[in-house]
Amino acid sequence: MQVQDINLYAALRAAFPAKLDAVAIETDNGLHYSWRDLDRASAMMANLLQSLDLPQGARIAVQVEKSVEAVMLYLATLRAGFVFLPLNTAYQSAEIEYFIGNAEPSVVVCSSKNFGWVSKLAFKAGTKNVFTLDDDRTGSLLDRAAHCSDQHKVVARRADDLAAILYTSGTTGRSKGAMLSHGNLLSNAQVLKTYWGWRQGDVLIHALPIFHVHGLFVALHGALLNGSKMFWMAKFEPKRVLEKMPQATVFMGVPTLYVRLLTEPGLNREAVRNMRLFVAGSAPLLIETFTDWQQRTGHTILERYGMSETTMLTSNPYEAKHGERRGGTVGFPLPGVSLRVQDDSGKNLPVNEIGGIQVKGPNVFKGYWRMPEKTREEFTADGYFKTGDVGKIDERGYVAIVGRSKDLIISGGYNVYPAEIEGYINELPGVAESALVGVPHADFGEVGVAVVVPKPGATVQPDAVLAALKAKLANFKIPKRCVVVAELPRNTMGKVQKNILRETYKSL
Ligand code: MCA
Ligand code: AMP
Repeated sequence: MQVQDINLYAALRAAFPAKLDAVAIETDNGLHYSWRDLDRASAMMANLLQSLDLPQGARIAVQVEKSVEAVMLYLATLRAGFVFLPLNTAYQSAEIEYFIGNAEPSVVVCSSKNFGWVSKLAFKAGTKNVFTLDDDRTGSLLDRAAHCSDQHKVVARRADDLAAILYTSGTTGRSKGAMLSHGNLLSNAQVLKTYWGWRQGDVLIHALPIFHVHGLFVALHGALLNGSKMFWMAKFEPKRVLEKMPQATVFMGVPTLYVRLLTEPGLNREAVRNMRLFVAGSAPLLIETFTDWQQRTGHTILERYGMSETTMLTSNPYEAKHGERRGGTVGFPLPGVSLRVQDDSGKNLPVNEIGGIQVKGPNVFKGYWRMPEKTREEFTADGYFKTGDVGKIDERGYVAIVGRSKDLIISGGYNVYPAEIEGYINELPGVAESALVGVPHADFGEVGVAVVVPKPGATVQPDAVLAALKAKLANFKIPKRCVVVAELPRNTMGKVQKNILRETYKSL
């Protein structure tokens, strides 16, 4: 896979349709943005960024509600040669303080409702420029960019130059910034364009957040690199998605989106008659969801596997001639991706043997931002990245993920790191220790249950624990249940046996 030395924006721009006045994005409140709008607005914002006299490789941290203007800011960051750092809108001050301290962005863009506390944190950390951007086309970023020229020459970038940093927490609980280059992102987008059969006339329904890989790269780059129109949904609403399906061809979602669409009576063969492709990923797609979808719509969901550190790694085949799409598997390694399964001693395992999944390819990231040690630990001597996922390759070459060696809960597609939550619980008064375990949940796939041990003589109120966490952390991270116990089950090495806790509380 030859990776070109080109700015990712230049490659995306080259794929825009000749008719620049055609509609590129239609929002769910009826706004139409043309391809020319995307190019002009991103040029103006790029000129604004370049007028700020920022250092080479400056980070642009963005925590704003989903909007087309946020996409324009992403494209502006790329074309101006800076590094885009998207942050989950649910993050609160404790999280944002960490990200700003770790990434030291030159620019922070936040929603106006958060400007008070975000700007204080940013200025304290040395950021000199804080702008606001809201999802109603207002904010100081737009006011300032309005005075900039709409002519902009895309800054040259080599394949290895940084394009984005995406934070993904490790089992240690502290988030790590995955450094993704122009080449990582473009090579993956090009592979997926071919592999998933993107074609003239495709229309994407985009209902995912754009602060993670699935929505920001896999879905958005898919449409842009094909010059395809998008139906743009600020939030996932099953009924709205169904309304748009007859005029669309591609939909991508985490399993929870499919579970919720299946609860809609309006989901039937009629509704999906125009659709060509349903993609699922970010979390395990249950077999019942896979088969229910097939029976209800006649479509076979295409499941794929990726990571923030690697974007997409494997995919079930799109073309029948390459094989069937098999539920419970994540398909084959994508062209250019080498994938192997090893045991703990570093030995390659034969087919159907379960071990650690390791990958190599032009899509695999450079490393973690300012964490050379951690980065070294996660790569093997021969350059394979250790995903932390546990799986196998079957006799037909299909990869299946059977678990994770990293302590991680994926809830509605969002990653929740027990180590991070346990850290906050353990700081609460009266708490001796705690363990957060994932239990099955019909809607979110799995959710967290906090098991808390009070200090001798102290009493701990479960509701107080949850309320304390809610005040500090993103809402999706809050355990759905909290139980207080006298002690945690431990093995002979003193390690908490989370599997026992999962078994004990799975009915919760
Ligand atoms: C919302 N809530 C959740 C979640 N989302 N609780 C647990 N897990 C969640 N994921 C809670 C909120 O705290 C709130 O509780 C209540 O549910 C309703 O909040 P709301 O925001 O209205 O929820 P929602 O609109 O129903 O959101 C569910 C959702 C959303 C649409 C499934 O979670 C979502 O868009 N997930 C997609 C995440 C994603 O893009 N993942 C890709 C990662 P309360 O009222 O108590 O506050 S990229 C990746 O994983 C790799 C690289 C890959 O392969 O793609
Ligand atoms: P993130 O940390 O946000 O990059 O999420 C990446 C993790 O999501 C992977 O390491 C897997 O554990 C999980 N993941 C992504 N896609 C799938 C999938 N199709 N099935 C199961 N797990 C998945």
